[in-house]
Amino acid sequence: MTDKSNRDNLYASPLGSVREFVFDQSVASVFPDMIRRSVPGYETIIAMTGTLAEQYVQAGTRIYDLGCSLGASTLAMARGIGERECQLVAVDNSPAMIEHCRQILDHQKIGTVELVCGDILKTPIANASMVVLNFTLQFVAPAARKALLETICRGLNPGGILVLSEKVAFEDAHHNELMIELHHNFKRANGYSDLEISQKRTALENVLVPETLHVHRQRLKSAGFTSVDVWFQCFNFASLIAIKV
Ligand code: GEK
Repeated sequence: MTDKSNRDNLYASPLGSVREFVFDQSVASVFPDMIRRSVPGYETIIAMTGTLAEQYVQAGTRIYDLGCSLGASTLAMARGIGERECQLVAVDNSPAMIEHCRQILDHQKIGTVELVCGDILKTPIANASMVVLNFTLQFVAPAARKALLETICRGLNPGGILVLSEKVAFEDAHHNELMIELHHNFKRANGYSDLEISQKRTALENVLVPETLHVHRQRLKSAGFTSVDVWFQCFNFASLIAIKV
């Protein structure tokens, strides 16, 4: 159960004009409830990020959580790698997210994370065995996405893995509408009203830009990844594994 004060009701009352979505203090303070009730499969993707870390992370390397928010993926990976000596690097450009994330990591006694408040587009990646972009690339301007994936691929060691989780779009207009409707039904079932769903959709309109799985696959391959495919999908949310062989 979520404490009342941590429940996401940011869009529950009618707003005269809905401003663009930003990751500020009000979002950071309700974020776990917001993402769990908004993203189908979120908990599974986070848990499996830990399982993938267990499989792929090599001792003596770096692991990056890009767009870490409150560190859910960082924590899952820290658990997955167990005793292996690695440098975990968690990056987010929202000061509010980083502040809350620091408190959570301290509380969980995960002290070995390098927590960076900065732009993932300017983050150097080196000696990596695992990089995670869990629902972050969708907030990066489409024109900047390829260069970021190239930087990640260059910074991964051979055999390293990128986990890329995104909201996706579909080429077939009918299927696209169906997936959007099913996603909205998921949100309704999780207690969001039609008003909340519609105001949040407006707020995200030009901020979260989804692309098709075809576009993701093609771009990952042209960025240098050799083995690319989807390992999880629920409605219009999917997660891909991209390996640099
Ligand atoms: C999770 N991965 O819990 N540089 C750094 N951070 C950024 C940038 C950027 N250019 N753009 C967006 N962000 C997390 C969830 S949330 C997804 C990730 C969501 C950050 C932004 O501040 C936010 O914290 C995060 O990316 C996206 O698995 O809210 O749907």
